[in-house]
Amino acid sequence: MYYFSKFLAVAKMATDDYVGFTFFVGCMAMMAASAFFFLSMNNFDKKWRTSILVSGLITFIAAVHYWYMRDYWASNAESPTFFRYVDWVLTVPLMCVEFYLILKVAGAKRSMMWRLIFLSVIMLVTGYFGEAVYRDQAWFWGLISGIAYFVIVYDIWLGEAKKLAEEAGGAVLKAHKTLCWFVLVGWAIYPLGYMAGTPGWYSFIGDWGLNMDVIYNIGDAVNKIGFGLVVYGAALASSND
Ligand SMILES: *C/C=C(C)/C=C/C=C(C)/C=C/C1=C(C)CCCC1(C)C
Repeated sequence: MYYFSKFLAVAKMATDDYVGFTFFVGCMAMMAASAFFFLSMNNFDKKWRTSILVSGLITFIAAVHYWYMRDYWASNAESPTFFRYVDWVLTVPLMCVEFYLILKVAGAKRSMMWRLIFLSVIMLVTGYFGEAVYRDQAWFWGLISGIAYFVIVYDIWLGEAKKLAEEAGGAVLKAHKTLCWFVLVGWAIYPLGYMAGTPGWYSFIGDWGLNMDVIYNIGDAVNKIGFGLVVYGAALASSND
């Protein structure tokens, strides 16, 4: 009983704590999306099931991290940087896997997947260094991270992935293109958050009421749930083909 009541203990949330609010809503949204992807998985043809499963895993891993991040913010009123990056280092490589899975029909090779995963890990580890470890060199680590990000964008927009998507055509090509836009525009939200969170850089963003965590939380909701829905849409479209 003691543990149970401890588990249910809820930290107070101020009515004007809009950062806490976005953590809370983010957590619920990730949970709902996970239920949606897991429960709809078996409606689809076998070749799409793994992709939908991975969509659900991405939002589920995020839901668990949001559970902790929400609590961390409520108790300490500071950014849960560690949980944030653990979440990303698990979910972003899974998004790379998603690219591979949908392009498999066109003969995508594992090496393409590993290359994207490797680049995403470089992007995130260097970002973590700039945000949490070497604060004074935030520009340097942000730059390295940004370069890795651009190589990912290049790979999927113009590299081998693009060729494979064109060979596959139909629902796969359409989904690939939409995912490419997510990476180019949706993922660009994160460097904005990084800049807003680095003291002395773009603190004016804070004057508009946008704090780093709010920006990251919006990015996560858009990208993780959006990515999953694109894959879901592709599965739907290809079963109607
Ligand atoms: C679900 C989580 C996702 C899609 C996270 C994506 C994160 C990024 C694309 C982060 C990128 C960064 C840069 C390009 C430079 C500054 C440091 C980062 C890590 C914020």
